[in-house]
Amino acid sequence: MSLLVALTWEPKPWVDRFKRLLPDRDIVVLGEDFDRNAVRYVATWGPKPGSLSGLPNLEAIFSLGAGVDHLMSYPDLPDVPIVRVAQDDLTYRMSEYMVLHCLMYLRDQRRFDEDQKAKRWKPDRAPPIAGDVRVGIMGFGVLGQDSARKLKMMGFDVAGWSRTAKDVEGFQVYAGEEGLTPFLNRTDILIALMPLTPDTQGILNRSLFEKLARDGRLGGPILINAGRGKLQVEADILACLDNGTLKAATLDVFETEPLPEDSPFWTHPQVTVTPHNSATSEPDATARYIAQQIRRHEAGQPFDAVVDKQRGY
Ligand code: NDP
Ligand code: OXD
Repeated sequence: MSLLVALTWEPKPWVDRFKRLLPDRDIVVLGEDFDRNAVRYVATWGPKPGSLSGLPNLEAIFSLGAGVDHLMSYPDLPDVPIVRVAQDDLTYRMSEYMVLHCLMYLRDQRRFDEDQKAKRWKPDRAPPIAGDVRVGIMGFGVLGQDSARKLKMMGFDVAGWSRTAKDVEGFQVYAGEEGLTPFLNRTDILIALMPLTPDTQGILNRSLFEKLARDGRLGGPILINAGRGKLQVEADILACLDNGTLKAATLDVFETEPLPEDSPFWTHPQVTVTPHNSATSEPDATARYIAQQIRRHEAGQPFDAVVDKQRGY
């Protein structure tokens, strides 16, 4: 019985961890010789076409990340459960990122960085406090809700938006098409934490940005996208930064990754770029999570965090 590691990056750190955590299994690697009949599980990120096919005894596919858009486009996806990462290590990293960036805008930190470079002493005499700032989180799932709780702890006025209506204690949650405009109208900092699906592709566009609140304390609406790059229309973000529809943006994900050297985002004074690492799948925690899921399954319990292939997330 074996676990196949099928990655687009160096597999060794993952193989070593799986061998340690699952000493009773064979850990095999895509690209090397292995018995396809023996493979019960695949741990993968961005599998190449053909790599998941011809595995007759496959029982589950583990995505090494929370998002599964890299799998949804796989041709002839095997008919087995897809299990994604939904665990505290990754979730808490994302919340750290959101708290960091919301506070950075609240406290106007980028201006103070510039002032320091210029040796300019220019305190702000009436800065807003977190309670003056309305954060709206698009995608109110595992990551969105944890970020919401931590931002609320800092005092921000937080609401969520999701595909389906839900009750989440302590938060107003808007839902669906009809909830979108009122949600945007009350939002100063827009956080995108949605999966990439046919419904969400290009959703972060000019007409959406134009609905954000214009009466907030930060001097204009701010976008933070750590969901997926293809949620955003990058030409619209640039145009909206230039005409004042957006005041600033923090982007962790991009239409093309790595971000091309000639992208204007690298040097745009109102943009903060991070290299798709707002919440990394740390190998120790992620391998432990997958090993635990395999043991649960073999003890007759259901997998956690199974993807709904119909919805695409
Ligand atoms: P979840 O599945 O737990 O949550 C997704 C949320 O998005 C849900 O609230 C869902 O609504 C909502 N959603 C999905 N489709 C729509 C839609 N069409 N309209 C409105 N809302 C929608 O996912 P996670 O929170 O775990 O992760 C979210 C995404 O974050 C991942 O898919 C991945 O792309 C990204 N990510 C990025 C990382 C990075 O490093 N940049 C790291 C990890 C994840 P509902 O609740 O109604 O189903
Ligand atoms: C993920 C990611 O989906 O790292 O986990 O983007």
